[in-house]
Amino acid sequence: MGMTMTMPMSGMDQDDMPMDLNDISFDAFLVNDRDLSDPEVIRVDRGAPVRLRVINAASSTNFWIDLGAVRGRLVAVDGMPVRPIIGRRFELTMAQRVDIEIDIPDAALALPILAQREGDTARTGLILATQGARIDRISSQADRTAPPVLLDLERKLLAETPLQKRTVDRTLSCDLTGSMEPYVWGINGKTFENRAPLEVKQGERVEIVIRNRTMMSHPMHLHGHHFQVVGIGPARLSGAMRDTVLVPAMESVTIAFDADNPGNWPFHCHNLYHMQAGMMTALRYL
Ligand SMILES: [Cu+2]
Repeated sequence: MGMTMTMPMSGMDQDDMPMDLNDISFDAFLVNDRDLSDPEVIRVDRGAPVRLRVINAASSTNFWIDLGAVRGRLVAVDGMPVRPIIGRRFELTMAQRVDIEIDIPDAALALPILAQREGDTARTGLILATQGARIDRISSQADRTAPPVLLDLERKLLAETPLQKRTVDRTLSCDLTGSMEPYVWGINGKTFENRAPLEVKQGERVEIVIRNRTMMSHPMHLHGHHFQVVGIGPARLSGAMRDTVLVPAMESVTIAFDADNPGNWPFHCHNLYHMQAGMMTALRYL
């Protein structure tokens, strides 16, 4: 896949705050190595349930997953069960995974499963098809630009098995810092080379307040743990257990986890260009 650096496209979030989307341009978006000029067609049985696991393996792109004519049940995020949410469109940030159950209708049908880039018309996908379905060509450009991926879905998610209730032993602060010009990103004002590791002790309940001080969103990924999303801005919630959470421009997200897996764990933005440009630190305990 070829790519070039571009100035990002500007979008507006719900508060009409300008924000930067898509700082890298790509010439194609692929699902299982194919684009919509020759998409994968997966044969499915009429009337049978299907479970789709969608993995956002893109280096630098947030997508809207679009089920088209059918509704699906979102049952897990990042491999962890959530209370089911029914819908046709689900946002998916870099490195996140969603499990979606679909009841295939008892008919001859082609069901495109599409992924459209935020702030763009570019899309990719594959096709589920029952016996006898006619499969039409689908354009790799949607009619309408997709909105930015924000936290609307995150706010609705409830962990099926949340963290046990207990007091928080340690609260850490992670400010996401940096800019497009110069293209340098960091955590608490430091790039990875100059990092100040996050220090915790084994057995602690830890919360990390992640505040995005930049005009781009950052999908933050912690190795070695699943965390629970327990705060969005000032609001507390019993959100999803997961390992990657989007922190949109100028917003904050609080995550909680139990320090039960000692090591020297990367904590980084999963936009790989941001990570490479410094937005990574370590969570360390022995
Ligand atoms: Cu980032």
